[in-house]
Order: sequence, then C-alpha cells, then structure tokens
Amino acid sequence: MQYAQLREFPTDFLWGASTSAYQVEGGWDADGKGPSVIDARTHLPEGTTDFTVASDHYHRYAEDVELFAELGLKAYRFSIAWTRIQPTGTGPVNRAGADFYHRLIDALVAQGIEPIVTMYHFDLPQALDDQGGWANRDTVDAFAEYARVVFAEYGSKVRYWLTINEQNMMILHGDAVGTTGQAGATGKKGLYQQNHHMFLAQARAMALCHELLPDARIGPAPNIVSVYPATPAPEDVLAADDWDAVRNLLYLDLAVRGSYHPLAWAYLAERGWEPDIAEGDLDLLAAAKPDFIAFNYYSTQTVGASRGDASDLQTRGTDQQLVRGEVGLYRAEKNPHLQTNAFGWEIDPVGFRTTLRRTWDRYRLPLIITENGIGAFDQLVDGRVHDDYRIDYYRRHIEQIRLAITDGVDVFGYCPWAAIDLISTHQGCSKRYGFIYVNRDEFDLLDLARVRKDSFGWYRRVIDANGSRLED
Ligand code: BGP
Repeated sequence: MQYAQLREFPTDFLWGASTSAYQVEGGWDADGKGPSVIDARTHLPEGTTDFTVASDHYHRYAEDVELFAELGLKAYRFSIAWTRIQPTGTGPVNRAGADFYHRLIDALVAQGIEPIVTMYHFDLPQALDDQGGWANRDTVDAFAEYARVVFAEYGSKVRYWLTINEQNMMILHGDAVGTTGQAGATGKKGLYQQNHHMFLAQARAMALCHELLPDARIGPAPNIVSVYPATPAPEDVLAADDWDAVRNLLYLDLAVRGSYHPLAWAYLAERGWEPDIAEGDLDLLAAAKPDFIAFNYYSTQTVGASRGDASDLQTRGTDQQLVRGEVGLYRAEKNPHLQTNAFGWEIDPVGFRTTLRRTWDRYRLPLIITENGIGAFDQLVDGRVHDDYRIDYYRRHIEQIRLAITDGVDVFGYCPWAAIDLISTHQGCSKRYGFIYVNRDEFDLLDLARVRKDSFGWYRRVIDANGSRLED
C-alpha cells in the first residue's frame, strides 16, 4: 500500500544497536571466565581470527559506552556470557565475571541507555557441552538456574530480556555459527531433540522472569525472514509455505503459542526426526508467554518446489543467510530482483516490511528488531571510514519500518548489527558491521583504537530526528 502521509515513529522508540559477548568482548579467560563452545572451537575458517581478544570490549567497555551515548543510542542490546557468570555452566556465581555486567549496565543506565540483555548468544559453556550439551535434558535445568542467577543479579536494572539468540540458526546452520560439533549433535533427530530442550529452557526462563520480575519484559530472538515462492506456480507457493514453517514458524509458534506448528511437526515426523516429548513438556511450553517478539532480519529467501534430487541444493558453502535447499522440501533459488552484499547476502528492505507485517499479523505481539545490518570490508583511510553503502542499507530499511508502522504494525525498537566492529560468526573481523571501527586486523591487533565511521554521524542524526529524516 502507498501512503500520502506516514505515521511518525513512537516518541519512546528504542533506537539501539547490538553486539554479542563472544564477538565483541575478548577477555576470553579473564577474571575466572570458563570456556564456552566458541572458545573450544579447534577449526576456524582459514585466514580468520579467533575470539580471544575480539574488540577488547571487556577492557574498553567504558570508552565504548561513552561512544554509544555520543551516538545517541536509546538502547543497547548485548549478551551475557554464561561462562563469566558460571564458568562451568552450573554452580556458584563467579563474582568478578558478574561484576563486569554490573559495571556495563550501570554505565549504560547512567547515560540513559536502556540495556536489552540476551541471555544466551551461541556460547554454551563447554563444561555443559562435555556432558552432551542441549542433547542432555539436564542443560534445561542448568539454563533455568542460570536464568534465576541473572534475574537476581540484574533484574533491578534490566527491563528487557531476550532468551536465546537465533535458536533456529543453531539448529539449521550450527556448522556456520559454530555451535554444532557438540557432543550430542548426532544427526537431525538429535538436533531436533536439542531444539526441543532449548524450547523448554526458553519457556522456563520466560515463566521465571514473570514470576521474579513482574515489571520486566521477555521475548525470544530468532532469525526471521519472509520466504518467497520463486514463481506463482502453486507448487512453488506450497514449497515457500513449507520452508517458512520449518525455518520460521516452528520457532515462533513454540515461543508464542507453546505448541509445535503442524506443518513443521509433519516434516519432522515424516523423517523420523520428531523429538521425544516428556510428560509435562507441552504444559510447560503452553504456560510460558513472551511479552514481545524480538527478531533478527538480514534478508528474505526465495524457494521453489523440490525436484527431488541434488539439484535442489545450493553449493555455496556454509552460511546462515544463504538458502540451502533440502531434497523433498524446497529448492534454493536466487531472487533476480535483489542485489547482494559482498558476501552474497541478498539485500531486501521491502521484504523487511513484509516480515514485520506477517509476524505482527500472526502473533499480535509488539516487535523489536534485534539485528539488521550489512557486513562489508570497510577501509580506514586517513582516519576516516566512508561507509556510504551502510548508510544506504540502513536508510532503506528504516524507511520500511516506518511504512510498517503506518501499516499498523506495533514496532517498539530497532537495534542494528552492530554497535561496534566485532568478529563475524565465521568470517573473521574483516567482515565489519559497526558504526564504530575497531583498528585491528585478522592477526595483528594494532592499537584497537575506536574510530567513528560516516554511518555513526548519520545514525546519530536519524536518532535525533526520531527517524523522521533519513537523508545524509
Ligand atoms: C547472526 C548472529 C550474529 C551475527 C550476524 C551476522 O546470525 O546472531 O551473531 O554474527 O548473524 O553474521 P556474520 O557474523 O556471520 O556475518
């Protein structure tokens, strides 16, 4: 629909930016932190750095928060590293680790920046992984206990909580984001059992949050994209529905409605991958209600009907945003109407509006975008980073949020990825996302100095104008 007049962004709209602990903090073993599955990775893609120092935010958080304040952020979405709080995933609180997040949160609050906390962003404690990770039902109890700890520690200061980052990417693309290879990940049946346990863990955390922190709000944070049929052929439309169910709705329905989406369940049952469901699980899932939906959006996906052979599969390697295809389910197609970024990710701002509309339409819960952004090989030249492509990307996506708001969608925040340069999940630190450049390269830490990119000044002006002006 086209409009002559657009609605304004709400006056309390949470203009923010995101990071995750293991990608930005460094200090991988500082102050008693235990190893996570990310720290324990032995194989990193060739030519890419590990996560030991990252952007050294652990030691430079104060300077970084000053910059976030200068950027004008109203919110900052970050994750807590479970292994700083409980180095082996269970047991007593590691005080020095817990204090780091107190200092960070206090610094944010002092600047009037709303902390939005992800409880778990890919970095499961390695000690739990050694005992089977999410394949082991005990990990559900461990997560609930960890939730109780962080709610007790930070509940008086943090109003917005996110349970699990991109559970769907961990299940569908765990090889890319570095979370499979875990002890329990034996085949798809095992993966979907892990998935079920994560749903239980999430439900326990949501219920506990409501019990302990009546004023707090909590929601899931999957990666959600609209799925387009490659053509109007009814078979392609069906394939798009099928993939939407397996990729998106399985995760949203479980989080919001507490039940397995019927199509997704049919997919699992047909393949013999349905999880074992213990007595009481379904009641637990149904009882937990999120207050909002947070989701990460980078692109849409385009699919056709499966031809039933290997030609359904894309062979572009492992990457959480690339359409893969699955024989008997859907075929990966390119969308000829979209351009791609330097890493082959399709750029689809209009699809962002579609995704916002569809998600609102189905669940009628307030929405916040917790990731959206463009990875690029930014260059520091004479102390400046001219990332006009990033400004263009954000301008076109923010326009679509405003259109979605005009459509009647309840959107209360936008946290692009990323606040500051950090390490990509699987493509090193040369793939940059931040408004703030961090002066290091893959294997030389240089001086780790912070440099405001051109997008920094632009986003500050957007926030100042509450999104009403997006030009340079
Ligand atoms: C999401 C993750 C983030 C982030 C982002 C960009 O899947 O939640 O942690 O990394 O994707 O992806 P990448 O780093 O692979 O470019």
